[in-house]
This record gives sequence, structure tokens and C-alpha cells, in this order.
Amino acid sequence: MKILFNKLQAISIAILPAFILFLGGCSRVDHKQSALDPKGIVSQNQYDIFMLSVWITIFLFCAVGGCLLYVLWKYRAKSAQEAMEVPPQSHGNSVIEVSLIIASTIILVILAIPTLQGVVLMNRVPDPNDTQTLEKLDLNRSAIDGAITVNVTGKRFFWVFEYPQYGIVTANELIFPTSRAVRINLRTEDVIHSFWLPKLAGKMDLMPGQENFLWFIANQEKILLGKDANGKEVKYSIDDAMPPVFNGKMRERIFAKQKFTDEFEAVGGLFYGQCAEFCGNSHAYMSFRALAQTDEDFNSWVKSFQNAQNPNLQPSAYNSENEYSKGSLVTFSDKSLGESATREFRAITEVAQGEAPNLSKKVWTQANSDDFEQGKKLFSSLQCVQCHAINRTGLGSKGPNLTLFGIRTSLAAGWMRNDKKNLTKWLKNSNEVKFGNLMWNGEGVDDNHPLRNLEDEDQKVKQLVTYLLGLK
Ligand code: HEC
Ligand SMILES: [Cu+2]
Repeated sequence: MKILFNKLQAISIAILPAFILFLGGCSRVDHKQSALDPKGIVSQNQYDIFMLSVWITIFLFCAVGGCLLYVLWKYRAKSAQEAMEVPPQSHGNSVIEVSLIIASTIILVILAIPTLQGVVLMNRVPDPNDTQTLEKLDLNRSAIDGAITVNVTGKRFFWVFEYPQYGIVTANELIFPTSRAVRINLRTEDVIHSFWLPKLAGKMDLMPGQENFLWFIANQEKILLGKDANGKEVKYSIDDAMPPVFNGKMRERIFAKQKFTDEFEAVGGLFYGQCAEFCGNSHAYMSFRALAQTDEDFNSWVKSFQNAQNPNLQPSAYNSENEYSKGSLVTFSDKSLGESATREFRAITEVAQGEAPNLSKKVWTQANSDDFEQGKKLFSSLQCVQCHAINRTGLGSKGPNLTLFGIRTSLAAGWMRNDKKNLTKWLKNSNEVKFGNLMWNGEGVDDNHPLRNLEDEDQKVKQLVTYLLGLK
């Protein structure tokens, strides 16, 4: 007996350091996709319920383990003689049994109440007239009244984000204001996916033939809190934590701070999301981002998209009958780009009737570089337009909407940084970057399709990259 006990002691002494090391793994609660670092009301609520159940479990573990140790110690055989004797036998104790049943019921009730409350909270945005709930959640009425809606469609292997209130569509990066609640309607066009945005909203499945729902509202105070290089808690300015997306500042800031997308958040306003239901080859790379903005920057972003996706604002062919105001864009033929090619011109000053771009070099200037214009042509001639919409909403397109692609921080559904190098790799062979993706392997794409033949076309790829990153 004693030998056995010594052995147990030795084993536990050996295991203890390993166990402590293992626990150390849990200390990185600020990981980029961590449900243990909530930054919004809904995720905070889920975190609180989780912690409640953790504490109850720890309590039960200690209580049961403590009883066990106590009994082992108290009723141990104190001598060899005692060890030979059979102790008095008994069976059952109704007092203990009934109290255990009552205790378990109480624990279940303690867990059930906040859980059910959490389910109700998660399932709909609070009623703006329900002042009691708003007070309890510390929410302004305006945050609910001004709630924005985003229709999320999961597709293998990317995300479509439609903002029905504003009539705009984008992909893979969900831009939202911190001051307002965000309603998320979830649907899928193919298989089951799962929308998981741990720091803000939790997780919800997208089911064929069914619309699911979740919502979130971010906590700006928490977004501004972060750690500096020494791990000390600091409060960042709004400029540092939530730079504007619409003018590319967010993209610049993230790129300046973060070499790989695998690193921690570069800025507080950047949130990582992921498809959390296996959906095929590229499932692991079906991620997305949510970017927090101030009201003003969010409105500017919406405005840029509305302008870009407004068919009436697209430059039309130059008309010699028209006068043009300063800044107007027209298209006009330019033979230097190829037979029957056109390019965009911008009016430097007021333009009188008949001052065509080829005649009046002083009033018109080329709006874009040659590479941009060539890339734009290639985007049609290489059949990219089959699947991608640019400067229109193009709901139902097979690929992600690429409007204002140049301000996007990420590429290939949120997992690579959207820069020249990665975009070049993507266009040359997207299957090597993201195996099984439905650009390379899409319906109707075979080895003859132009997109599979760009590997050695450095010039064309460079022009496409200039065009796509120039969309801003
Ligand atoms: C058969 C349809 C199809 C064609 C043709 C196609 N694409 Fe795609 N494209 C897709 C799909 C689907 C994705 C999403 C891939 C993923 O992330 O899983 C995509 C992704 C992209 C992305 C990344 C978008 C993002 O949000 O991260 C870019 C850029 C892109 N395509 C450019 C092009 C260019 C340039 C061409 C023409 C040479 C082209 N595509 C032709 C379907 C297509
Ligand atoms: Cu998926």
C-alpha cells in the first residue's frame, strides 16, 4: 500500500509541471478568434454564462474531489491488521440521496435562468420601447432605432454582405458603426455554413432553405483598450484603433503593424470571423473580417459604395453637345491602348461644348494610368466579369463583389493581406493559394479558361493587379 502511495505521489509530482504548462496555454485569451475576449453586449452575455458554468463546475469538482479525499484519508487502514478486516457494510442513505437531487436541481435552475435569458437576448434586437431592457443593457435608444441590417450569404468559400437599407453589396469584409446595433440575416446558397464572429456575436448556422438570425453591438470603450509592446494595458485613440476604411487608412494601419494575417489584431477595430461548419475543400480558409467604424467614417464608406454602385454615376461616352463641370468623368476613344479602345478622362476645369478630350488637352486629363485601363479591359476580355461584379451590386454573381477592392484589407475570404504580392499569386494560380476554391474549380472553368492561363503572363497579371488595387 505504502509503495503504491509513493508511486502515485511520484507520478503526480511529474505530471504537475506539465499540467501547469498546459494551463498556461489558456492564458492567451486575447487571441484573435477568442470567445474569451468579448467586445460587445451579445458576446459578453455568452461569456458571462460560460464563466458561470465554469465556476459551478470548479465548485462541484472541488466538493466531490474533497469528499473523496476526506473519506480516503479518514477511513484508511491504519495497520496491516486493520487492512485484513472487512469493514461494516451498509447500503443507501436517503437523506444524502434526496439532498443531492435537490442540490443538482438548484444548480440546473441557476444555470437555466441566465441561459434562457441569453437565448432571448440573442434571438432579437431589443424593442426600442422597452426602456427597462435598454437600461439593463446600458444601451441608448438611438443604437436600436438606428440599427443597420446586413444580409449575409454564405457561399463556398466566401461571404456576401448586402446592406439592404443602403442598396450596396460587398464581400468578405463587414463594415459596421460601433454606435449602432447590427442585425445579421443569415442564409446560404449551397451547403450549411456557420457564421462565427466570436468577439462580437457568437456563432450561428446558415441552413439551406432557412433564414437564421443574430445581432451584435460593439462596445467602443473595449475596442479602444489594448496592450502595448510590453503587455501593458493602454487606451488607444479612435484614430489608432478604428482608422477610417473608406479612404484606405484602415488598410494602411493594419499593413504597417502586421506582417502576416496570423498575428494578433493590428488594431482594436479589426475583428476576425470564420466559417465554423465544414463545407468543403477550402472550408478552413473561409474566413471574414468585421471592421469597426465611427458613425462619420461608416457614413463615408456607405457613400463611396453608393456612388460606386450607382449605374447613373458611371462615366458615359463623351458627347460633344454637352457641357461638363469640373471633375466630370467621360470615356473617349484612345488608340494608344489598342484598336477601338476607350479610356476615362477627367475634366480639369469647366468644359464647353465641343471640347473633346483629343482636341482640348488643357481641359481634360487621363483619369487612370495605362496599366489600370489595360487591366480594366482584361477584366472583361479574360471573362472575369462572368463571375465578378464591379461598380454594381451584382447579387447572385458567382464570385465576390470587387467594388472598391483597393480599400479591402484582405484577399481570398479574409485570410491573406490584400497586397500586390498576394494578389499576383492569387491571379496566377488561385488553386495553389486556396485549394479547391470555386474560382479555379468553378462551373464551366477548365484548362482552356483564360483565368487558368495567367501563370506566365506577368504583364497581364500586373495590369489586372493595378486595376483591382486601383479601385478605391
Ligand atoms: C468561374 C467564376 C470566376 C471567374 C471566371 C473568375 N473568378 Fe475570381 N473568384 C471567383 C470565386 C468563387 C472567388 C472566391 C474564391 C474564394 O475565396 O474561395 C473569387 C475570388 C477572386 C478574388 C478575391 C476576392 C476576395 O474577396 O477576396 C479576386 C481578386 C478575383 N477573384 C479576381 C478575378 C479575376 C481578375 C478574374 C479573371 C482573370 C476572375 N477572378 C475570374 C470566381 C471567379
Ligand atoms: Cu463554410
